[in-house]
Amino acid sequence: MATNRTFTMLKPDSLEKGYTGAILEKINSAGFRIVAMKMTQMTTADAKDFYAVHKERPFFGELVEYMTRGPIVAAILEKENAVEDFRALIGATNPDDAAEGTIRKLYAASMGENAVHGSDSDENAQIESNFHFSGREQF
Ligand code: 3AN
Repeated sequence: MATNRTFTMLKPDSLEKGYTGAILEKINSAGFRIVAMKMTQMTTADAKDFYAVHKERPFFGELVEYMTRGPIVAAILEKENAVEDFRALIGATNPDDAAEGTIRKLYAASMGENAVHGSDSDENAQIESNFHFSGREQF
């Protein structure tokens, strides 16, 4: 059964370009409630761990470098059908393929620097939320 929570990160490029407020506004307007949120910077070990599923991929080194080069905003979001609806709101991994009006279409530069993360399953939403937030930080 689908849970009502997902996990997101506004990636370093979003913060560098000053898109934080605009992206959070899109998230709120789409009906997501922010359950927990923090600005933080991932270490190399954090990024390697978070993206371990991609460790054999040719872009892994680039991905780790990108995700650690500056602060991110990590958040837990709540809405009915959260995982699926949030993936629809952010759009395809490659912004060139992302639908009009999606966050990646509006704010992402490329496949490698694609502005936001959204969990791809309920199970990963839970794992990723726990990665960034302790139980005490979640409401
Ligand atoms: P999504 O973020 O849409 O779930 P994933 O999980 O396939 O996409 O990829 C995780 C991250 O890895 C992407 N957000 C992107 O930053 C990076 N990435 C994925 N595919 C590529 C690629 N072909 N070249 C460079 N970076 C990539």
